[in-house]
Amino acid sequence: MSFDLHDILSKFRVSSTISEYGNGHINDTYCTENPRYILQRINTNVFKNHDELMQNIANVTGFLRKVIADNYGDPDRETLTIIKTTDGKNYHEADKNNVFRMYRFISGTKTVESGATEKDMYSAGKGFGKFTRMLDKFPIDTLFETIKDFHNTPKRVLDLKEAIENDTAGRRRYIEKEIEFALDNAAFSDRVTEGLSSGVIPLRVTHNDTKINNILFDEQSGEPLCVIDLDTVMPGSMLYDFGDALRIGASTAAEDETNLDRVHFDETVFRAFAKGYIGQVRDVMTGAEAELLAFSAKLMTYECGIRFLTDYLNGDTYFKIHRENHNLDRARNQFRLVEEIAKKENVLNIIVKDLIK
Ligand code: ADP
Ligand code: GN1
Ligand code: MG
Repeated sequence: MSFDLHDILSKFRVSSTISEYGNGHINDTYCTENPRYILQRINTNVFKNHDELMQNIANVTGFLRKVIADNYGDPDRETLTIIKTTDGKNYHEADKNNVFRMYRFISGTKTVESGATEKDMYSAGKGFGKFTRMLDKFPIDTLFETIKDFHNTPKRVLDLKEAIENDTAGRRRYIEKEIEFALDNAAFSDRVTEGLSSGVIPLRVTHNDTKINNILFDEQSGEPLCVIDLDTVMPGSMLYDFGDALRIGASTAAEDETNLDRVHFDETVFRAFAKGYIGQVRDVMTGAEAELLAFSAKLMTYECGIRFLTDYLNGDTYFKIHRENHNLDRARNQFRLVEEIAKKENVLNIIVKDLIK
């Protein structure tokens, strides 16, 4: 580390003890003690243009503040507030690899890291659905694409094929079975991107990383309070947000569980999330979107699985890993979940139809 955290804090006019916080795969998060703030070191390897990224966040949270205030909510707690630097900027760039931003700490909240219950997932559905609905009128063309082709699944398949071809880390020989699974299933990878290009599926402001731990819930009531981790807010499809949330949320095991007998897709939890989500977006959702809700869980799980497999082949250059073969374990886990979702797809479709009635 070539930075001093206390020096960084001073750029935001804050002086406090500080420690690491949270457990994301991408950024480094810290929390100050008194007064409390969230400080994050943006992963500049993943986010190539931090200036555009912070413009997106300022733009979206600015819009949300107005919508929240118009609905008699509390903008300071229901969306993120960027703390500016002493020179009035949205971030501090110590050097080109060490870029920091600060947020107001939203107290009295909790996150769900694992073992989400049906009730938690109903609340999460409400939270992410409300986020989609509140941004329905947002001027989409003012947003930058912070990671190009982030949820372009066919492009992710091409990236995997390239990684297989290059075999940079010499690991291809260990994973013939996983490669076969990935390529055999590639046929469904373009359903959402095709719909977006033909205009059948509307382009929306989407969060694109709707893990349940990216919502702060009110500690007392359990109600969803604030959607966080806005780095990947970009133009996209609501199906990305819906599907991605279920990938972890409706799985009976953690994303990196190695005992695959423990990995199942829980349709009751799926129903709870769908109920919360649909309840919020009912008036803005189109028929084409509704038809693909159940499918989107399979698509996003497949996409994440091939991203983990690609990173494994590339020598673990993207996702933080905490043990040997971590990305491979994650990929195997996601592929098992894809099989499980595929088996239940008809049931899931019936659940969605029933909720939409
Ligand atoms: P990552 O991209 O690494 O997942 P997040 O932005 O999701 O980082 O933040 C990591 C964790 O920090 C969250 O899961 C949450 O527990 C906590 N957190 C983030 N922002 C805030 C905030 N404004 N107030 C309170 N807690 C927060
Ligand atoms: C990353 O930052 P975090 O841990 O919330 C990743 C997501 C993946 C997820 C897999 C910018 O999310 O796309 O779905 O890991 N974020 C980015 O757990 O690539
Ligand atoms: Mg996060």
